[in-house]
Amino acid sequence: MKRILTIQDISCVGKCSLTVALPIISAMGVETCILPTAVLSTHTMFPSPVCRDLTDQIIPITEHWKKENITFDAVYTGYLGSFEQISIVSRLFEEFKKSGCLVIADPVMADNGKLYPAFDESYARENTRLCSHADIILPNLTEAAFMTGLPYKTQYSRDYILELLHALGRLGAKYVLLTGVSFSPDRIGVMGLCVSTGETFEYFTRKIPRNYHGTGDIFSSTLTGALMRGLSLKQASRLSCDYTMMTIEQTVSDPSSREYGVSFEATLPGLTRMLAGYLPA
Ligand code: PXL
Repeated sequence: MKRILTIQDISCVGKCSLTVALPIISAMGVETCILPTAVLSTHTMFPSPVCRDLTDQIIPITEHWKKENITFDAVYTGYLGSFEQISIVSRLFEEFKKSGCLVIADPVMADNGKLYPAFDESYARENTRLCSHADIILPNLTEAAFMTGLPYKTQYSRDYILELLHALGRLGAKYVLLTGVSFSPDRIGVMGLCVSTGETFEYFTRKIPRNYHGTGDIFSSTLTGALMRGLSLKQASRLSCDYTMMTIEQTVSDPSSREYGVSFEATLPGLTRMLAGYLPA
């Protein structure tokens, strides 16, 4: 069984970051080790969450793992809380890569044209630097605009997306997967770039005109699990789009769903069934 490490916060209530990554990646049959960077009472879309920063634990925890010869097949990062965390995690990326670990970075910091409440433009620059050390980066359109300095647009052409992809490709990662791409009102999906060959690919699925928090974390967690189960990046992108969409549909149709996150718990059995369809019999 593959073993991954995911580095992000625990939002105790909120259905995002570690409380999404741990169940999803585990359900996909991948051992999921965690490095919590902070404990928050809720995600930052609630007013005034309380937060305990765990930056000072990151190095002691990873040093202990080194002593125990614990290595990972992949490391996946999401929401990080501070400049200092970003610089520690950048150094960790370099160390992990030496042991052949795949580095997947989701530069969680913004959506719908705006940075999340805890962040400013200098944080966005640091997060961009972190992504230059990754193998695969997973920005949404807003994050991509902050990372490249290109304008954020809600109406755009294919050329704009290609421009974003190539600008992101110049930052240093091997693969770029841009999420939340939509060229028509009823379709949404991803466009990807393999930086070394210049090859692009895309996958679109149904678009539900509802915005939920944590769907980026659902997508990135599923992608990490899928890659670890041996799917190609294109297959993993497809599965992750389909699962995210299925979960949004489930949430819309569930009268008891919470407004602060999606009902992924109800769709986990569907995810394992979809994954099985990609695996050799
Ligand atoms: O879903 C991303 C995320 C993760 N963690 C925290 C957040 C957010 C988005 O706002 O606030 C604490």
